[in-house]
Amino acid sequence: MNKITLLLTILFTVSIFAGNAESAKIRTKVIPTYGMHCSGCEETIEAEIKKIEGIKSVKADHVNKKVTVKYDDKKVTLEKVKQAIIDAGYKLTE
Ligand SMILES: [Cu+2]
Repeated sequence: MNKITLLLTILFTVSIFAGNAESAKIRTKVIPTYGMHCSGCEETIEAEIKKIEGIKSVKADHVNKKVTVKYDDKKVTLEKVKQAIIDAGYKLTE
């Protein structure tokens, strides 16, 4: 194996690892959320969270008192999502 081939092999391997690290940045979290009473509340929370850049999907569930969010962790933090829930008028603790 000559030096060029070796170098290309290394570059190729590194780019595959970098690609995997990229896709691993999408996270799914379930946030316990209190104060929702109906589907209207769910829609309010979902609409607020969808405004944030980096949100892939959001599902609020007033029956089970939780919000499930899928987000790009390079663009948005879980803290920001939680703050949006609070700003919408709901609580993270009972
Ligand atoms: Cu409601």
